[in-house]
Formats: sequence, structure tokens, C-alpha cells
Amino acid sequence: MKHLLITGFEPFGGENINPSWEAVRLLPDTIGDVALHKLQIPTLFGTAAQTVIDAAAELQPGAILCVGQAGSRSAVTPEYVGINLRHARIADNAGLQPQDEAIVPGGPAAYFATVPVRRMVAAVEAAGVPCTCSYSAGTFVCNELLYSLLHRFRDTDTMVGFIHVPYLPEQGSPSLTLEEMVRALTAAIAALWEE
Ligand code: PCA
Repeated sequence: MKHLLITGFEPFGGENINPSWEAVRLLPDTIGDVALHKLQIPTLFGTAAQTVIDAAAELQPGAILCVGQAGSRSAVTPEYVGINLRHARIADNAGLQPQDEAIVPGGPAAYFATVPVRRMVAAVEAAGVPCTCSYSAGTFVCNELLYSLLHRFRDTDTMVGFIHVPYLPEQGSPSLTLEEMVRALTAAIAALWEE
């Protein structure tokens, strides 16, 4: 059995749901030979990443896949890269709004995701859900989480990845349905480890 730590975020920015957690919590407990360990995390600079790092220390997963909301997007977007920058257009859920700060002072400018992003994109498309590779996870909490995990798990066997999902229809447009998001995540997870 392979172990996957998969996370979704609490609502932020005045929304009352976050599609990332709504989709993650509906996933089955196993997909093929992958056991899923689901965790809802707060939309907070610092705390989000620390929560996942603590959970991973306990679980020792083979992969960590974090999911977040990206409101203006129309497709599921696996992220290719995390950058060493926090710059918030809106405050996080504790009112923090860092401007032009390094996440890890002196750290590399960027890390590439260590999950097989291309294979995941192909798998989601094959499952019939719009999906494109993204080359920017932004500069808010999601990018900070991705960069922090890639930094923490560099040179280890733990794969790290991030997937942004659009709004749900009730939040506005563009959107995908919850069923489409669950189908997309299921396909992406099945593609994490080569058969
Ligand atoms: N999306 C935000 C943070 C939490 C979430 O779901 C982001 O893209 O940074």
C-alpha cells in the first residue's frame, strides 16, 4: 500500500466554502493501491505549511498532494513550480498580508514539483475534465505551502505536488462541478505512481 497525504483548504477571502476541501473530503479512502489520508488546513501563512509538515512527520507518506482554490481559472491546474515569494493581494484568515517577502530567506528562487505533473495532466484530461499545467501557483498561501513543502522534502523520497481547482458553480464562474473535481483528483492520484 502506498500512502498519500492529501489536503484541502478552509474557505478564505469572504467565501463560505472552499472547493478544494469539498472535493478532497469526497474522495474514497483508497484509489488502487493508494491509501488516502485527508486533512483540512487553514488558509494561514506559516500555519498551513507547518500543519502539513507535522502531519507528514507522523504519517511518512510517499506523496503529499495539496489542493487549493483558484477562483479565476476554468480548468483543473496541476502546478509545475513553487517560488520563494509571499506577496498577498488580500489578507489571510488571520489578517496577515505580507508584501514582497522571501518564504525561506536565502533559499532557492524556486523548486519544481516532484510529482509527475505531465502524467497527471494527461490522466485528468483522459478522465474528461478540463486540465492544463500551470506555471504559477501565485504568491499567496497556496504557493507558500507548495514552496515550503518542496523545500522541506527536497532530496527525499517524498513526492510533493499541488493542484488548483476552479470555483464551484455556486461561487461564480468559471466553474467546475464537484463531481468533475472529484473525478479529476481521482485520476491525478492514480497517475502519481507509475503502474
Ligand atoms: N487558495 C489560495 C489559498 C487557499 C486556497 O484555497 C491560494 O491560491 O493561494
